[in-house]
Amino acid sequence: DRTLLPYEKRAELATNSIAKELFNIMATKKTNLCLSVDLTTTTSILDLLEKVGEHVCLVKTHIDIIEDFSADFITRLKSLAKRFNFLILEDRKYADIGNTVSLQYLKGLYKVAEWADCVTVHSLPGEGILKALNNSTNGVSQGVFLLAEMSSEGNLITPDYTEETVKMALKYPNLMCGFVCQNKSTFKEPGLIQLTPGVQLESTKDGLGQVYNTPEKVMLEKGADVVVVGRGIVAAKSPESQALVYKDVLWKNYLKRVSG
Ligand code: 5IU
Repeated sequence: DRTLLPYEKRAELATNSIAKELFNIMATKKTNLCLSVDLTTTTSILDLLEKVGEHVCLVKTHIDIIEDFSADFITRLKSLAKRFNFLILEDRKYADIGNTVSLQYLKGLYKVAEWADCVTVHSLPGEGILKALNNSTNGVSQGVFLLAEMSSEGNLITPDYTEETVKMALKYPNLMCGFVCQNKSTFKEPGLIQLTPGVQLESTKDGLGQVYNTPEKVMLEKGADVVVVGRGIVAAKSPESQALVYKDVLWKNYLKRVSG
């Protein structure tokens, strides 16, 4: 059972360098909280990260929702990541043929490959998408979280699709950070990371199909390693104190889990 091993042990088993680094950051900072900064201005994102950077291991971006994107934003984001020791995940959910994804990753306004430590990717188009990303590294370490399951109700992912997704991922151990998924049984490899979104302290749903589980449930029953929280923190009265609440409850349940 991979979920009973402490993160520092799992770091030793990771085959991707970003996964290894993320496991080590979690162990060092004692946090497995990933903040999803779904905000649309650069200042609101940077101000928020100044306040909560110390509480998170990973920051998840949707770079294409930002209204005033600039290269300077990336410089500032990277400097916060260095100062607070967190990694950056661009939640781009690539889903096209390999050649197009390679262009989307390397080119355009955002040049994701130049700053994101890791990205999210759909398995839907087939293995070519992973081959493309594998060949687009320019020697820089990078990682992929493959979508094996989604949190939204009525999503079209079947158990068979999930299983085939895991098989596909296992062919690219150097590239693979882990899976975006909802269940412990989805994969076994202790060197891979389960990234789980759809988490709030109380609300069970939003009005658009998002389904929430509690921190306790995702940690103790559902096998989450890194837990993604967006509006639970971002929309709180005090995001700073709420980030601390999430960090503490997640870590408490992690300790419970690894102490058997
Ligand atoms: N996200 C999900 N569910 C998924 C996947 C990604 O919610 O299955 I894959 C993203 C969407 C959003 C964040 O950026 O995670 C969750 O935000 P809230 O905590 O505000 O619902």
